[in-house]
Amino acid sequence: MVAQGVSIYLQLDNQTPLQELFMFQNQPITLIGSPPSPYTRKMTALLRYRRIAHSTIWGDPSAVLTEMGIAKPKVALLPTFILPNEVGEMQAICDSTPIIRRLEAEHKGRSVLPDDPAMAFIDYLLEDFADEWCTKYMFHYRWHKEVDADNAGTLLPLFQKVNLTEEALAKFKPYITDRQVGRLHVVGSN
Ligand SMILES: N[C@@H](CCC(=O)N[C@@H](CS)C(=O)NCC(=O)O)C(=O)O
Repeated sequence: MVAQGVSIYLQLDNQTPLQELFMFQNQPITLIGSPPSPYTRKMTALLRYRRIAHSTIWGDPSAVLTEMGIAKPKVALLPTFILPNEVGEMQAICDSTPIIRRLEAEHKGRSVLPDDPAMAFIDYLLEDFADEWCTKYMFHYRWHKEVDADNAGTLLPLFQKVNLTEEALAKFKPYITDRQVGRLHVVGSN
């Protein structure tokens, strides 16, 4: 059976209780993510490659978890996964690297981790390098040049809600652009 990914676009003003949506999906793994988030892309690519059934809620993890009545992780990052804990209760967890290892243990086939311990170490090193450093190049090329920052500043709010009003976009665009451009020096873009 080929598992399929399902996307749910979160409407912030939607009256449908998210807990209901969540219960309907039954088996697939739920994650909360955002299209421009590199870690979300990493994990959706992994789930697609491994053919693990999943359902992505595109939205803000804190808002979605509050709506679902699930406790937030200490730091609610993108993506946030909702997986059962040891006693079967749904729990929100973050951090792609250990989640990949957990999924290896729980889902057979199309493994992404080498069996050979030496190769597995190199794989781990490359993953860690990509996680820690490639995101810095991405951030630099997205926000350093004015023309790119202008493009990203328009797209990011629309990825949260594609039918934002012109008025709302005019408010969120400078907010998100200033926030991200203001972080360039923190990620080492200079
Ligand atoms: N170590 C985490 C990192 C996740 C992460 O940093 N995600 C970014 C977005 S791609 C985030 O949520 N940043 C918080 C923010 O932008 O406020 C992982 O591997 O999943």
